[in-house]
Amino acid sequence: RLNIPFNHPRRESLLIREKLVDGFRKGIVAPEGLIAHGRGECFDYILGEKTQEFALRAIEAAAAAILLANHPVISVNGNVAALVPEYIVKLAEESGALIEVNLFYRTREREEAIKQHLLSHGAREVLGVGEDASATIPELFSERRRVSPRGILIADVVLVPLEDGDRTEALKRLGKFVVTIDLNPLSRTARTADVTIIDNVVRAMPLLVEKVRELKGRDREVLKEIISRYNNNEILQEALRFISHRLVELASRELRIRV
Ligand code: PTJ
Repeated sequence: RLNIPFNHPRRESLLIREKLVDGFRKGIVAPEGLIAHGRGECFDYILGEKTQEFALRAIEAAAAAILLANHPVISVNGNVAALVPEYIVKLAEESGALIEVNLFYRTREREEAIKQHLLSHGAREVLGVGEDASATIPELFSERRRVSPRGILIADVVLVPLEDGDRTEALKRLGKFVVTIDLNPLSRTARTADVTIIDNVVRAMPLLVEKVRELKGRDREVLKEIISRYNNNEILQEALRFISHRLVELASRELRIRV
């Protein structure tokens, strides 16, 4: 177990890594999930490791879409289960969304471990595990096509944090409204989804729960208005502009660290 000093400049980031490694040791995170996290970290570094304005706007639209949905579902993979189990449960409670395990690297053991992990964090029900994943999404050929007939199959809005591009496209073709959380504004998922929250899942999920709480009592017309004003292409463009401006600005500074 790593003992990270309190004043370590990269403490937060190292603690998040430890959560994932812990999840890997418990059989929740796939080995590939550790690599995927590294890619995310790189984008987070460039984004300044803060929730930016474009992410806040996407979070508002995501909250409105989830609240307007008739059958919202939160799709959970190994990384998300390891990083933010308590917020998955809170979001489900606040919004009435169902929780479904849906893995890219599907194994029965990992599905079960994730389900138990979520139940131990207070989830009432976890779909998509074992026999429950008895329906299939037509466009997909891998094991990911197996979904719960009570969950993703009949969902109108699906939250798919850290998703792979094929599945996002398949969900779109099925007519679902797709919300994602992805640090990479250039990923296929980020560019295919209806709402892309370009932020770290560890910062975005608590904010999404808070936003759902805030918007919950609002008139449906107000929520519809939020969605109709929202433009995901603009959000992706803003994220890329932010990254390029930030790099140009950093490139004009003294970068050497004197010790
Ligand atoms: O548990 P499984 O079997 O379902 O597998 C999960 C992973 C994440 C391994 C699987 O879905 C996968 O391979 O995903 P990709 O295609 O690597 O996509 C992951 C995306 O999430 C990339 O665009 C990363 O930049 C991004 N990402 C990684 N960590 C975070 C993140 N986005 C937000 N928050 C993070 N902490």
